[in-house]
Amino acid sequence: MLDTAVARSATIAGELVMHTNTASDLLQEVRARLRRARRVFVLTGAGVSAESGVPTFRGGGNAAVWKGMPFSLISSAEMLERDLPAVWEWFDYRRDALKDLQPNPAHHALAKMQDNLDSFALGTQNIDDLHTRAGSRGVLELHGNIWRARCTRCQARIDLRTADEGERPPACRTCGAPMRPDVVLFGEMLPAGVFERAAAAAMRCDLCFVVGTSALVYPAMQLPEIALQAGAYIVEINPEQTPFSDRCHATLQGRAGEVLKAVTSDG
Ligand code: BJW
Repeated sequence: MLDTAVARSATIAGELVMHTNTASDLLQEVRARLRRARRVFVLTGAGVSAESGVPTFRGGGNAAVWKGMPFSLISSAEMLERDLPAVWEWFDYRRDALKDLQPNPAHHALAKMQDNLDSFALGTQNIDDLHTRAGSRGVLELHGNIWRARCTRCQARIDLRTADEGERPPACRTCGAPMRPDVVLFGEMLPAGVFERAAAAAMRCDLCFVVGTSALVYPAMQLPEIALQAGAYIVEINPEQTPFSDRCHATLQGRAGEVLKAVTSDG
Protein backbone atom coordinates (compact mmCIF):
# COMPACT_ATOMS: atom_id res chain seq x y z
CA MET A 1 0.00 0.00 0.00
CA LEU A 2 1.06 3.55 -0.61
CA ASP A 3 1.07 6.14 2.15
CA THR A 4 -2.15 7.79 3.25
CA ALA A 5 -1.25 11.18 1.80
CA VAL A 6 -1.75 9.69 -1.64
CA ALA A 7 -4.07 11.73 -3.78
CA ARG A 8 -4.82 10.05 -7.05
CA SER A 9 -7.13 9.60 -9.97
CA ALA A 10 -8.31 13.17 -10.01
CA THR A 11 -9.37 13.91 -13.55
CA ILE A 12 -7.58 16.52 -15.56
CA ALA A 13 -10.20 16.68 -18.22
CA GLY A 14 -10.02 17.28 -21.97
CA GLU A 15 -8.49 20.71 -22.42
CA LEU A 16 -6.99 20.69 -18.98
CA VAL A 17 -9.77 22.71 -17.46
CA MET A 18 -9.62 22.13 -13.73
CA HIS A 19 -13.07 20.90 -12.89
CA THR A 20 -12.30 20.04 -9.33
CA ASN A 21 -10.07 21.40 -6.61
CA THR A 22 -8.73 17.90 -6.24
CA ALA A 23 -7.36 17.81 -9.80
CA SER A 24 -5.86 21.25 -9.36
CA ASP A 25 -4.39 20.33 -5.95
CA LEU A 26 -2.88 17.19 -7.38
CA LEU A 27 -1.31 19.09 -10.26
CA GLN A 28 0.12 21.62 -7.79
CA GLU A 29 1.49 18.78 -5.69
CA VAL A 30 3.22 17.25 -8.71
CA ARG A 31 4.62 20.65 -9.75
CA ALA A 32 5.97 21.19 -6.23
CA ARG A 33 7.54 17.72 -6.27
CA LEU A 34 9.18 18.54 -9.60
CA ARG A 35 10.58 21.83 -8.25
CA ARG A 36 12.10 19.97 -5.28
CA ALA A 37 13.23 16.90 -7.22
CA ARG A 38 16.92 16.12 -7.37
CA ARG A 39 16.78 13.16 -9.75
CA VAL A 40 13.98 12.47 -12.19
CA PHE A 41 13.36 9.37 -14.26
CA VAL A 42 10.72 9.26 -17.01
CA LEU A 43 9.37 6.21 -18.82
CA THR A 44 7.37 6.92 -21.96
CA GLY A 45 5.30 4.82 -24.31
CA ALA A 46 3.27 5.16 -27.48
CA GLY A 47 0.76 7.57 -25.89
CA VAL A 48 3.43 10.29 -25.83
CA SER A 49 3.58 10.23 -29.61
CA ALA A 50 -0.19 9.87 -30.10
CA GLU A 51 -0.65 13.64 -30.30
CA SER A 52 1.93 13.70 -33.12
CA GLY A 53 -0.29 11.29 -35.06
CA VAL A 54 1.54 8.03 -34.30
CA PRO A 55 -0.97 5.23 -33.67
CA THR A 56 -0.71 3.39 -30.35
CA PHE A 57 -0.46 -0.41 -30.29
CA ARG A 58 -3.36 -1.19 -28.01
CA GLY A 59 -5.73 1.73 -28.51
CA GLY A 60 -9.34 1.39 -27.38
CA GLY A 61 -8.85 -2.22 -26.35
CA ASN A 62 -7.87 -3.28 -29.88
CA ALA A 63 -4.40 -4.42 -30.85
CA ALA A 64 -2.88 -2.98 -34.05
CA VAL A 65 -3.24 -5.23 -37.09
CA TRP A 66 -1.37 -5.00 -40.42
CA LYS A 67 -2.34 -7.06 -43.48
CA GLY A 68 -4.39 -9.32 -41.21
CA MET A 69 -1.49 -9.93 -38.81
CA PRO A 70 -1.54 -8.72 -35.21
CA PHE A 71 1.50 -6.55 -34.46
CA SER A 72 2.52 -9.10 -31.82
CA LEU A 73 3.22 -11.47 -34.74
CA ILE A 74 4.63 -9.13 -37.41
CA SER A 75 6.83 -7.44 -34.74
CA SER A 76 8.21 -10.72 -33.43
CA ALA A 77 11.48 -12.62 -33.50
CA GLU A 78 9.53 -15.55 -34.92
CA MET A 79 8.45 -13.49 -37.97
CA LEU A 80 11.98 -12.21 -38.49
CA GLU A 81 13.16 -15.82 -38.79
CA ARG A 82 10.27 -16.82 -40.99
CA ASP A 83 9.89 -13.84 -43.34
CA LEU A 84 12.45 -11.02 -43.13
CA PRO A 85 11.09 -9.26 -46.28
CA ALA A 86 7.62 -9.04 -44.65
CA VAL A 87 9.17 -7.50 -41.54
CA TRP A 88 10.95 -4.94 -43.74
CA GLU A 89 7.69 -4.17 -45.51
CA TRP A 90 5.96 -3.55 -42.17
CA PHE A 91 8.69 -1.21 -40.92
CA ASP A 92 8.95 0.58 -44.30
CA TYR A 93 5.21 1.22 -44.02
CA ARG A 94 5.69 2.55 -40.47
CA ARG A 95 8.64 4.77 -41.50
CA ASP A 96 6.63 6.17 -44.37
CA ALA A 97 3.78 7.03 -41.99
CA LEU A 98 6.24 8.68 -39.57
CA LYS A 99 8.35 10.68 -41.95
CA ASP A 100 6.37 13.93 -41.87
CA LEU A 101 5.29 13.79 -38.22
CA GLN A 102 6.66 16.26 -35.69
CA PRO A 103 7.34 16.18 -31.95
CA ASN A 104 4.36 17.43 -29.93
CA PRO A 105 4.07 19.44 -26.69
CA ALA A 106 4.68 16.29 -24.59
CA HIS A 107 8.09 15.71 -26.22
CA HIS A 108 8.94 19.41 -25.87
CA ALA A 109 7.85 19.54 -22.21
CA LEU A 110 10.13 16.58 -21.38
CA ALA A 111 13.05 18.24 -23.16
CA LYS A 112 12.38 21.37 -21.10
CA MET A 113 12.17 19.31 -17.91
CA GLN A 114 15.65 17.93 -18.66
CA ASP A 115 17.00 21.46 -19.23
CA ASN A 116 15.97 22.41 -15.70
CA LEU A 117 17.44 19.42 -13.86
CA ASP A 118 20.96 18.28 -13.02
CA SER A 119 19.97 14.63 -13.00
CA PHE A 120 17.40 13.44 -15.51
CA ALA A 121 16.98 10.23 -17.47
CA LEU A 122 14.38 9.40 -20.09
CA GLY A 123 13.70 5.80 -21.05
CA THR A 124 11.36 5.35 -23.97
CA GLN A 125 9.69 2.34 -25.47
CA ASN A 126 9.09 4.37 -28.62
CA ILE A 127 11.18 3.79 -31.71
CA ASP A 128 10.13 6.97 -33.54
CA ASP A 129 13.02 9.26 -32.47
CA LEU A 130 10.61 12.09 -31.61
CA HIS A 131 12.09 12.69 -28.12
CA THR A 132 15.54 13.28 -29.59
CA ARG A 133 14.10 15.46 -32.32
CA ALA A 134 12.39 17.57 -29.61
CA GLY A 135 15.77 18.16 -27.92
CA SER A 136 15.96 15.41 -25.26
CA ARG A 137 19.54 14.26 -24.76
CA GLY A 138 20.83 10.76 -24.02
CA VAL A 139 17.44 9.11 -24.58
CA LEU A 140 17.51 5.46 -23.50
CA GLU A 141 15.80 3.74 -26.44
CA LEU A 142 14.63 0.53 -24.82
CA HIS A 143 13.07 -0.86 -28.01
CA GLY A 144 15.55 0.51 -30.56
CA ASN A 145 15.07 3.03 -33.35
CA ILE A 146 13.06 2.61 -36.53
CA TRP A 147 15.46 4.85 -38.48
CA ARG A 148 18.35 2.40 -38.07
CA ALA A 149 19.10 -1.03 -39.53
CA ARG A 150 21.61 -3.50 -38.20
CA CYS A 151 23.40 -6.48 -39.67
CA THR A 152 22.04 -9.89 -38.69
CA ARG A 153 25.61 -11.24 -38.59
CA CYS A 154 28.16 -8.58 -37.59
CA GLN A 155 25.83 -6.04 -35.91
CA ALA A 156 27.07 -3.14 -38.11
CA ARG A 157 24.47 -0.37 -38.21
CA ILE A 158 23.30 2.11 -40.84
CA ASP A 159 21.15 5.22 -40.63
CA LEU A 160 18.19 4.67 -42.94
CA ARG A 161 17.65 8.42 -43.28
CA THR A 162 20.98 8.87 -45.02
CA ALA A 163 22.21 5.45 -46.15
CA ASP A 164 19.13 3.64 -47.47
CA GLU A 165 19.67 2.53 -51.05
CA GLY A 166 16.27 0.86 -51.25
CA GLU A 167 17.53 -2.74 -51.36
CA ARG A 168 15.35 -5.08 -49.23
CA PRO A 169 16.73 -6.49 -47.11
CA PRO A 170 19.79 -4.26 -47.36
CA ALA A 171 23.10 -6.13 -47.60
CA CYS A 172 25.58 -5.20 -44.89
CA ARG A 173 28.43 -3.13 -46.33
CA THR A 174 30.86 -4.72 -43.91
CA CYS A 175 30.11 -8.43 -44.25
CA GLY A 176 27.38 -8.75 -46.89
CA ALA A 177 24.80 -10.44 -44.62
CA PRO A 178 21.17 -9.24 -44.67
CA MET A 179 20.31 -6.34 -42.41
CA ARG A 180 17.21 -6.01 -40.23
CA PRO A 181 15.37 -3.09 -38.60
CA ASP A 182 17.23 -2.09 -35.40
CA VAL A 183 14.19 -2.49 -33.17
CA VAL A 184 13.41 -4.91 -30.35
CA LEU A 185 10.83 -7.45 -31.42
CA PHE A 186 8.77 -9.67 -29.14
CA GLY A 187 10.93 -12.50 -27.86
CA GLU A 188 14.18 -10.51 -28.25
CA MET A 189 16.49 -9.13 -25.62
CA LEU A 190 16.78 -5.37 -25.19
CA PRO A 191 20.00 -3.71 -26.46
CA ALA A 192 22.94 -4.49 -24.18
CA GLY A 193 23.26 -2.03 -21.32
CA VAL A 194 20.25 0.15 -22.14
CA PHE A 195 17.81 -1.46 -19.72
CA GLU A 196 20.53 -1.56 -17.08
CA ARG A 197 21.16 2.20 -17.42
CA ALA A 198 17.43 2.89 -17.23
CA ALA A 199 17.10 0.63 -14.19
CA ALA A 200 20.00 2.43 -12.47
CA ALA A 201 18.31 5.79 -13.12
CA ALA A 202 14.98 4.42 -11.84
CA MET A 203 16.69 3.13 -8.72
CA ARG A 204 18.30 6.52 -7.95
CA CYS A 205 15.43 8.86 -8.79
CA ASP A 206 13.22 10.63 -6.28
CA LEU A 207 10.50 11.44 -8.83
CA CYS A 208 9.35 9.16 -11.63
CA PHE A 209 6.89 9.93 -14.42
CA VAL A 210 5.22 7.10 -16.33
CA VAL A 211 3.70 8.63 -19.43
CA GLY A 212 1.52 7.19 -22.17
CA THR A 213 2.24 3.52 -21.69
CA SER A 214 -0.13 0.65 -21.08
CA ALA A 215 2.58 -0.75 -18.74
CA LEU A 216 2.06 -4.23 -20.16
CA VAL A 217 5.34 -5.02 -21.85
CA TYR A 218 8.19 -6.70 -20.04
CA PRO A 219 10.86 -5.67 -19.06
CA ALA A 220 10.10 -1.92 -19.52
CA MET A 221 7.15 -2.20 -17.15
CA GLN A 222 9.58 -3.11 -14.37
CA LEU A 223 11.22 0.33 -14.42
CA PRO A 224 8.55 2.31 -12.54
CA GLU A 225 8.24 -0.59 -10.11
CA ILE A 226 11.99 -0.34 -9.47
CA ALA A 227 11.60 3.41 -8.81
CA LEU A 228 8.65 2.76 -6.51
CA GLN A 229 10.51 0.11 -4.52
CA ALA A 230 13.46 2.50 -4.17
CA GLY A 231 11.19 5.12 -2.57
CA ALA A 232 10.45 7.50 -5.46
CA TYR A 233 7.19 9.42 -5.84
CA ILE A 234 5.46 7.99 -8.93
CA VAL A 235 3.27 10.04 -11.27
CA GLU A 236 1.35 8.42 -14.09
CA ILE A 237 0.08 10.52 -16.99
CA ASN A 238 -2.45 8.71 -19.16
CA PRO A 239 -6.07 9.28 -20.19
CA GLU A 240 -6.81 5.67 -19.23
CA GLN A 241 -6.25 3.52 -16.18
CA THR A 242 -3.44 0.96 -16.52
CA PRO A 243 -2.45 -2.10 -14.49
CA PHE A 244 0.14 0.18 -12.84
CA SER A 245 -2.26 3.02 -11.92
CA ASP A 246 -3.00 1.66 -8.49
CA ARG A 247 0.72 1.58 -7.68
CA CYS A 248 1.20 5.30 -8.43
CA HIS A 249 1.14 8.14 -5.93
CA ALA A 250 -0.54 10.44 -8.45
CA THR A 251 -2.46 9.67 -11.61
CA LEU A 252 -2.97 12.70 -13.83
CA GLN A 253 -5.64 11.54 -16.22
CA GLY A 254 -5.29 13.38 -19.49
CA ARG A 255 -3.37 13.70 -22.72
CA ALA A 256 0.38 13.77 -22.28
CA GLY A 257 0.91 17.04 -24.17
CA GLU A 258 -1.59 18.99 -22.14
CA VAL A 259 -0.71 17.52 -18.77
CA LEU A 260 3.08 17.73 -19.19
CA LYS A 261 2.79 21.30 -20.39
CA ALA A 262 0.88 22.13 -17.21
CA VAL A 263 3.34 20.20 -15.03
CA THR A 264 6.38 21.98 -16.50
CA SER A 265 4.92 25.47 -17.02
CA ASP A 266 6.57 28.31 -15.11
CA GLY A 267 3.34 29.94 -13.98
C1 BJW B 1 -2.02 8.33 -24.10
C2 BJW B 1 -2.47 9.18 -25.05
C3 BJW B 1 -2.13 10.52 -24.90
C4 BJW B 1 -3.14 7.26 -25.61
N1 BJW B 1 -1.41 10.90 -23.85
N2 BJW B 1 -1.31 8.73 -23.07
C5 BJW B 1 4.28 -13.28 -20.44
C6 BJW B 1 4.56 -12.61 -19.26
C7 BJW B 1 5.58 -11.67 -19.18
C8 BJW B 1 6.35 -11.39 -20.29
C9 BJW B 1 6.07 -12.06 -21.45
C10 BJW B 1 5.07 -12.99 -21.53
N3 BJW B 1 5.04 -13.47 -22.80
C11 BJW B 1 5.99 -12.84 -23.51
C12 BJW B 1 6.64 -11.98 -22.69
C13 BJW B 1 7.73 -11.08 -23.03
C14 BJW B 1 7.29 -9.92 -23.89
C15 BJW B 1 6.11 -9.22 -23.21
O1 BJW B 1 6.26 -8.39 -22.37
N4 BJW B 1 4.89 -9.55 -23.61
C16 BJW B 1 3.70 -8.99 -22.95
C17 BJW B 1 2.88 -8.18 -23.96
C18 BJW B 1 2.95 -10.15 -22.37
N5 BJW B 1 8.42 -9.06 -23.91
C19 BJW B 1 9.43 -9.24 -24.76
O2 BJW B 1 9.43 -10.13 -25.60
C20 BJW B 1 10.61 -8.31 -24.59
N6 BJW B 1 11.79 -9.02 -24.49
C21 BJW B 1 12.02 -9.83 -23.49
O3 BJW B 1 11.21 -10.04 -22.61
O4 BJW B 1 13.28 -10.40 -23.52
C22 BJW B 1 13.52 -11.47 -22.63
C23 BJW B 1 13.14 -12.72 -23.35
C24 BJW B 1 13.81 -13.05 -24.49
C25 BJW B 1 13.49 -14.22 -25.15
C26 BJW B 1 12.46 -15.01 -24.68
C27 BJW B 1 11.76 -14.63 -23.56
C28 BJW B 1 12.10 -13.46 -22.89
C29 BJW B 1 10.76 -7.42 -25.80
C30 BJW B 1 9.57 -6.53 -25.95
C31 BJW B 1 9.71 -5.67 -27.17
C32 BJW B 1 8.38 -5.03 -27.50
N7 BJW B 1 8.47 -4.38 -28.69
C33 BJW B 1 7.32 -3.66 -29.16
C34 BJW B 1 7.36 -3.65 -30.68
C35 BJW B 1 8.58 -2.82 -31.14
C36 BJW B 1 8.69 -2.78 -32.57
C37 BJW B 1 7.48 -2.11 -33.18
O5 BJW B 1 7.27 -0.92 -32.96
O6 BJW B 1 6.76 -2.80 -33.90
O7 BJW B 1 7.34 -2.36 -28.61
S1 BJW B 1 5.75 -4.27 -28.59
C38 BJW B 1 4.98 -2.71 -28.43
O8 BJW B 1 4.57 -2.56 -27.05
C39 BJW B 1 6.07 -1.70 -28.70
C40 BJW B 1 5.89 -0.76 -27.55
O9 BJW B 1 7.10 -0.08 -27.30
C41 BJW B 1 5.46 -1.65 -26.44
C42 BJW B 1 4.79 -0.92 -25.30
O10 BJW B 1 3.58 -0.38 -25.71
P1 BJW B 1 3.14 1.04 -25.14
O11 BJW B 1 4.16 2.04 -25.51
O12 BJW B 1 2.79 0.92 -23.73
O13 BJW B 1 1.89 1.35 -26.07
P2 BJW B 1 0.37 0.84 -25.92
O14 BJW B 1 -0.29 1.03 -27.23
O15 BJW B 1 0.28 -0.48 -25.29
O16 BJW B 1 -0.28 1.87 -24.88
C43 BJW B 1 -0.44 3.23 -25.18
C44 BJW B 1 -0.89 3.94 -23.94
O17 BJW B 1 -0.97 5.33 -24.22
C45 BJW B 1 -2.29 3.53 -23.44
O18 BJW B 1 -2.24 3.31 -22.04
C46 BJW B 1 -3.16 4.75 -23.75
O19 BJW B 1 -4.21 4.94 -22.80
C47 BJW B 1 -2.15 5.84 -23.67
N8 BJW B 1 -2.48 7.04 -24.44
N9 BJW B 1 -3.21 8.44 -25.98
C48 BJW B 1 -1.03 9.94 -22.94
N10 BJW B 1 -2.56 11.45 -25.79
